[in-house]
Amino acid sequence: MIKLYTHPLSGNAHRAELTLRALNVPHDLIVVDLAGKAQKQPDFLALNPFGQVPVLDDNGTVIWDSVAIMTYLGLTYDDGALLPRDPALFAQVTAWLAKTAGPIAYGLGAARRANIFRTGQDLEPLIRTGREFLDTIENLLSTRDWLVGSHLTLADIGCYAYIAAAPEGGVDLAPYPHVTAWLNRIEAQAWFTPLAPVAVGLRAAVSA
Ligand SMILES: N[C@@H](CCC(=O)N[C@@H](CS)C(=O)NCC(=O)O)C(=O)O
Repeated sequence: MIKLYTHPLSGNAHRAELTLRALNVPHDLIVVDLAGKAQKQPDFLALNPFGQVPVLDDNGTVIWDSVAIMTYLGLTYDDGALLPRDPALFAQVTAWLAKTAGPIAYGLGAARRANIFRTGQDLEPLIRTGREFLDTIENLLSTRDWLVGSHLTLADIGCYAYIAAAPEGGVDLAPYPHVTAWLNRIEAQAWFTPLAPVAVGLRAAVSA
């Protein structure tokens, strides 16, 4: 059985889990005690030298990093629907996956992380980066339903988590109706499962 080392608050791990679910690949989730630093212990560092989730163990084939996991799963278990084999479309999907480790991670993701873990980081530049990214995809999604091609791909799955959780980093999604409709289209998929919500940022304000 495939194992996915994960954590319920991790959007990076969430995109790996969504990929497994979208591909209908049976798997076990193994929650790593990040607060207890289990990810920095020798047994976990043997799986991922950077000591982070997610890590996939496909019967001895160990893959770390969410983008690598998604690509591996796509190439191994997908028929080309979620990870197109046409080189140009494949490249477009990987371009979006690269954004997950770029502006999504250091904008929306970092703002959410700062609120959840009260890191004391200045939120303003993180939120500005997040809004710039949202402005770009709001514009793109005004003329298309999905980030690449005419149907859902790993590009959409990859970008989902930290955009959906933007309010936890203090970024309101109300000015982004096309992004919100795109999130709703992903959430309507039969295999969808949400990232655990956290009552911080704008979600704290709503629930207070
Ligand atoms: N680029 C990596 C980032 C992984 C990452 O930042 N994982 C976080 C959880 S979201 C983690 O394990 N943090 C614990 C640590 O760094 O000690 C990926 O996409 O897999």
